[in-house]
Amino acid sequence: VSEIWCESEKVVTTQEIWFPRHISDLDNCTHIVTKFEPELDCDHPGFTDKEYRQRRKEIADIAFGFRYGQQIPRVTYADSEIKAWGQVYRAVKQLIPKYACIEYVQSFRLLESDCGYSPDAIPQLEDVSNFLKRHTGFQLRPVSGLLSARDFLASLAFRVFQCTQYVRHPSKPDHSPEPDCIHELLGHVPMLADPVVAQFSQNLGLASLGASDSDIEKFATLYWFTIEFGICKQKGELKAYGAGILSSYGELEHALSDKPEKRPFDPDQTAVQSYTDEDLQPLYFVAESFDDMMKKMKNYAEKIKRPYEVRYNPFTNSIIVLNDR
Ligand code: HBI
Ligand code: FE
Repeated sequence: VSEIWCESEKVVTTQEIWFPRHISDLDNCTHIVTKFEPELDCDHPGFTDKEYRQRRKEIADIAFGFRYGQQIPRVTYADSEIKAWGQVYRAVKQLIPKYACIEYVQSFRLLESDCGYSPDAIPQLEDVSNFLKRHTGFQLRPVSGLLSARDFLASLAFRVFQCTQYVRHPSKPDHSPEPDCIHELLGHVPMLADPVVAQFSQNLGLASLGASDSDIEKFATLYWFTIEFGICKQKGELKAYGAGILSSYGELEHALSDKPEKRPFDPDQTAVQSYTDEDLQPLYFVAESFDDMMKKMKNYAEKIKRPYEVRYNPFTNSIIVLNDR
């Protein structure tokens, strides 16, 4: 409970929702949603594969033990894991020139030349994190599975991307019901290496801090239809910028074909659109341009009621709260 001065100079008390104030507070933002874990989801391709579940747990334990400031431990990936990575990598790389937005194309090139991206080895999170720090100030921290939307969005406010480290089940290389490192490294990382996308992601994170549950749900939906499955126009053509599209060769061909429905991106409508986490999305929202999407999101976020404003102090990696509304 906090005290906030309102215009009549009376003290009002509000029930404040806790949120991280310093980047190290993200050690407390690790609430996992268990719905897609292989032990619990009978549709997960690893459900009946004891060895796979053991391996996934071994890697997830790295994330459980991780604390802010530590180096991310390296994983020695098995041949079967590298094979799945290589298969997705080669297939996606072939489709990039035709379907990916220019930001992705440029970052991907840089990741190959400066960060050791190749189909023959799964990049280590520590190396990728250091690469991102140099380019956009983003960094990775390992996470053990699907994180709650509130914790996931809050970390973006600090330019921290919570990143899984385990690999999907080898029987289904083009699809994983839960986020895995192939999705993060091929879908999200190239986009986070772009300064404009990095700023956009941080803004979304800042807007989510202390928001009500219903607003968090709306931000999560907006995240879904932009950062995960966004399409935008570039030079008169439709290009993918969403990580869920860019990390799946099946989704890339599907999303940019005329099979799925496409609607113009409009935050008020997009925020309340229902969606499923199935294989291929039946609906995508198309932005006029990256800039246009960001402007609309900014206007949307400014309408959300919060009794304070937040700013980011990049020198101390902490949130400044202004109680001036
Ligand atoms: N957790 N580990 C992880 N990776 C994601 O990409 C992710 C998440 N939790 C929620 C989420 N993405 C989004 O779909 C929104 O709910 C914010
Ligand atoms: Fe994702």
